[in-house]
Amino acid sequence: MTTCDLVLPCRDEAPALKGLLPRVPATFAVIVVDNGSTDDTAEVARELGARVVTETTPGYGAAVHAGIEAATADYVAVMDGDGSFDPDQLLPLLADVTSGRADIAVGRRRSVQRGVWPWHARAGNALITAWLRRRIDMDAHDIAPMRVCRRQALLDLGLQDRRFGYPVELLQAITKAGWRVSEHDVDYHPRAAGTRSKVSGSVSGTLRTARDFGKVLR
Ligand SMILES: Nc1nc2c(ncn2[C@@H]2O[C@H](COP(=O)(O)OP(=O)(O)O)[C@@H](O)[C@H]2O)c(=O)[nH]1
Ligand SMILES: [Mg+2]
Repeated sequence: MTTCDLVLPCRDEAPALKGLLPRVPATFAVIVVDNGSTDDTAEVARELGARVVTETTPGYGAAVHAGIEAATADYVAVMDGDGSFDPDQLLPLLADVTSGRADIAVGRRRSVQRGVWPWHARAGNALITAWLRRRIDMDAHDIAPMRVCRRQALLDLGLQDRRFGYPVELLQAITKAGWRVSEHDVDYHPRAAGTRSKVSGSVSGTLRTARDFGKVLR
């Protein structure tokens, strides 16, 4: 059975991890990257059998990059750790990459109910992906919060952004490198109760993220 490391960037997601980690298929070896959590994210992750990596540089990109570097399997998956995704929906993405059908498989969010994806975040996402499709002929419709690819190939891209611009820098780099992309619809659920969004949960969060996107656009 092909194993794949699953990197979960987490900041204060302890309540979410309690519901999420038991649902992760055995195919995946979980690496929780914690940087700056004030709750017991790290303890909960360890108790539920995950490997915990502590990253001192704040930021989504810093957390994801630290997880990819700490990973050892040939394949790596990345997914938010807030309970908004179903980990078993990673399996068809992994199958696309291990079978050689794609160099990277990405998830395209489909809200399961109203209000899951704030209008300002959805608008920002639609704008940036439309821009990238037109500008560099990118082959995706979401900034891919869920994705699977080969670990070494990802590291070889030499991504620099350590904040929220990371996924946009990634999409640009794979498009320019000619990677074959497969895209799957994935259910987007409300994040776990007792946790809060660090990105799109507020207009200011979305604006900060948009600024980070702007910094990586070439
Ligand atoms: N380690 C770490 N994880 C982060 C940071 N910012 C966001 N995350 C994680 O990245 C994922 C996406 O962030 P989230 O707040 O859910 O963004 P949203 O879904 O757009 O509201 C979640 O698992 C967060 O815990 C950060 O600075 N450090
Ligand atoms: Mg989220």
